[in-house]
Amino acid sequence: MSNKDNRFGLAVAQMGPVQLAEDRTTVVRRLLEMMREAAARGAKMVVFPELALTTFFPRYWMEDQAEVDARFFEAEMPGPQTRPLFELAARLRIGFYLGYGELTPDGHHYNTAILVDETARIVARYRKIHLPGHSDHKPDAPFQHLEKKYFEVGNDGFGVTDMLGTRIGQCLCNDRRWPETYRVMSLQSARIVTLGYNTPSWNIHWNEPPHLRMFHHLLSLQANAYQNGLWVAAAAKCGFEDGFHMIGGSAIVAPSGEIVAQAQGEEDEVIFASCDLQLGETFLQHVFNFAKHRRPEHYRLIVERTGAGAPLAPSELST
Ligand code: CDV
Repeated sequence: MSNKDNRFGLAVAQMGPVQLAEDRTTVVRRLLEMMREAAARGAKMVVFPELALTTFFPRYWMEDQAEVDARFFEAEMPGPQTRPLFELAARLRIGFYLGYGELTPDGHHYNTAILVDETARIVARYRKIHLPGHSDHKPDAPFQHLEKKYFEVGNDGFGVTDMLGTRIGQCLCNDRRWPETYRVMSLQSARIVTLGYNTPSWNIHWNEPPHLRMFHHLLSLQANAYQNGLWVAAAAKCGFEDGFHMIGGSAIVAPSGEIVAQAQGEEDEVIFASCDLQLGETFLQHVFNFAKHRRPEHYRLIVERTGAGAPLAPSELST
């Protein structure tokens, strides 16, 4: 089943915490070091986390938008502090995925990821669609999850891009929990789905035990890799950021649903897999032969309806 020509060297660069006080230059230096390691291990591309350049700032309620923009958003990509990433990528002939807060010239804010090819050209941009959390201040909560305050819902859909001899799709963090994310990309013949995440170990909305956070993270990657004949490369930012813990568990998952590489700790760590890009075909030509077996006429509710039809009884409702 395996063929050397179909091999794609894929690296995931997990990041340990980025503290609030840490500056971009220090963070970029960490990314450069991991890019070098990824290239030395034979990677054609390296996947960095969501909001890789800063701390996970949606945990903080902040009112001065000008300050938020200056500290946590990129008005240009590359900018002066991120340009070294592009220069090194071109020198090493390695592609990368990078998540960051995007401030557009006309003042829009997105939680964004880009794909950069081996010539350091930005070939795709993805703006996060499934934004979790809330937009209001919850002063009684131990921390906030204000993605709905700081970002607008992405307006570009789930694209797939020809790059490095294959087809690569992107999503961000919470998107990985939604089956639609992967199916839309698989229907565009994506071979690899890349994603970065920041997943707090505690949920402020309900009392979910931390071990379930890891279980659901891996379950989502594995189930969706298998059901869509895809490789999935997921990069965490993790550990304690100013006292707030986030899960690690960065992983590369094969179209069989098996984890082929997984980070061990909660620090900066590069994981690598030599991925057989034909492996997905095995599944897509048989059990998940979409053209033969899908029945979209019976899936209409998926695009017509957002929530379940029947309202929950008041006793079933939680915040
Ligand atoms: N940054 C994220 O999107 N985090 C979410 C929330 C729900 C914890 C996640 O899915 O991990």
